[in-house]
Amino acid sequence: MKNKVALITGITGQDGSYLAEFLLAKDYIVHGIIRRSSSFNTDRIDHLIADSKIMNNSLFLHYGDMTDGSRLVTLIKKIQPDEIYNLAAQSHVRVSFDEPEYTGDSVGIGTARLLEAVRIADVETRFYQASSSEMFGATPPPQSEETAFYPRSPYGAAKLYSYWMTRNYREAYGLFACNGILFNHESERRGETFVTRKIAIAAARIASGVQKDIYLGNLEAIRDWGYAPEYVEGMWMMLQHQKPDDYVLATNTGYTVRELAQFAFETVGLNYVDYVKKDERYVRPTEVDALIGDYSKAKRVLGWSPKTLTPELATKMVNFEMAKLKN
Ligand code: NDP
Ligand code: GDR
Repeated sequence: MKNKVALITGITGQDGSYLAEFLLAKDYIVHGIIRRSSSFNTDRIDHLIADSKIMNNSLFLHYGDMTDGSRLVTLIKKIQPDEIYNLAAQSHVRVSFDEPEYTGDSVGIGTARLLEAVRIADVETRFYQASSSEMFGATPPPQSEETAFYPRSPYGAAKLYSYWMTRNYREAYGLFACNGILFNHESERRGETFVTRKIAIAAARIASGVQKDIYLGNLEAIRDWGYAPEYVEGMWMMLQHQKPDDYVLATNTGYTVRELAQFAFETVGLNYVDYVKKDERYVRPTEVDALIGDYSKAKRVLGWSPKTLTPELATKMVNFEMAKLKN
């Protein structure tokens, strides 16, 4: 049987790297779009690139950018993917307040460019859109597929545009297109400026005596933090279903940033109160107070459920940083 072909935008990101591993293990031919950069930006997939059995055999990388529509058409025509996973994004909510226009261009219009590229290239493909719980914004939890959207950042607004564009291409052109509305998911590969990884690194460094304290913004925000490798499997499950639809992936549990810090510091036998300091620079002009996802549809229809909950996740991430410091 012919191997399935997948195209991943954002393959160098946290989710892209796990998804590439997951699909390669399922015998997919994986194509990824990477950005030209003056310094190395492939850390998370370097182990795949270095493997000569994989690189240029089952994994192919192409330069491209979500702001460059004609390149997306060329790539899709050439690759003829069976499945497209649109994970590329300026994904930092705080940064989106500084760069609203670029965030809208890459996250919002970028999705429109990719959907249009599918139509222009006239390929038969399935399309996954990385939608976000940030689209719920100010609407109180629990949030499900039926919950009203109320984004509170340029990032959330751009993701909401992408969400509706994805639905529109499904309804207007019959494209097999799904929105995964994913709540926060984290891992040892999480970007270092997101709060889980920032806290995990700090807890390990403070316990090892190489850092004194950590500066954070709002400690009272509630998030639903799950484990990223489990979520990329959910993305794939959405595209294997007989019917395209939209699904929430989450853990249905909420903790404050304060509690997250408490779990992380407890892992190394410390009390977070002694080390966490406040810095207004990390406070957002408009905050999303509470996100807790109801994933019952994904469980019922796809058979997906999370395994790792926030306390275990925090411990796992801190232990990883401790082991790295010892090496
Ligand atoms: P990351 O920030 O780790 O990765 C983003 C990826 O997008 C990177 O590969 C990055 O490339 C690439 N990228 C950024 N801008 C562009 C551009 N203009 N053109 C092409 N590629 C670009 O995000 P995650 O892996 O955490 O998230 C994956 C997707 O899921 C994102 O769309 C995110 O918004 C969304 N999401 C994430 C959630 C989470 O909790 N992680 C929850 C809900 C949604 P480079 O490496 O060069 O910077
Ligand atoms: P989020 O993740 O905004 O939910 O977006 P982030 O980890 O940045 O913030 C989570 C919560 O922690 C509070 N916070 C801080 N955040 C950061 N980054 N740094 C700090 O110092 C700090 N102090 C407190 C924030 O205010 C917020 O309430 C992530 C991204 O991956 C998005 O792309 C994705 O769509 C959503 O998750 C779901």
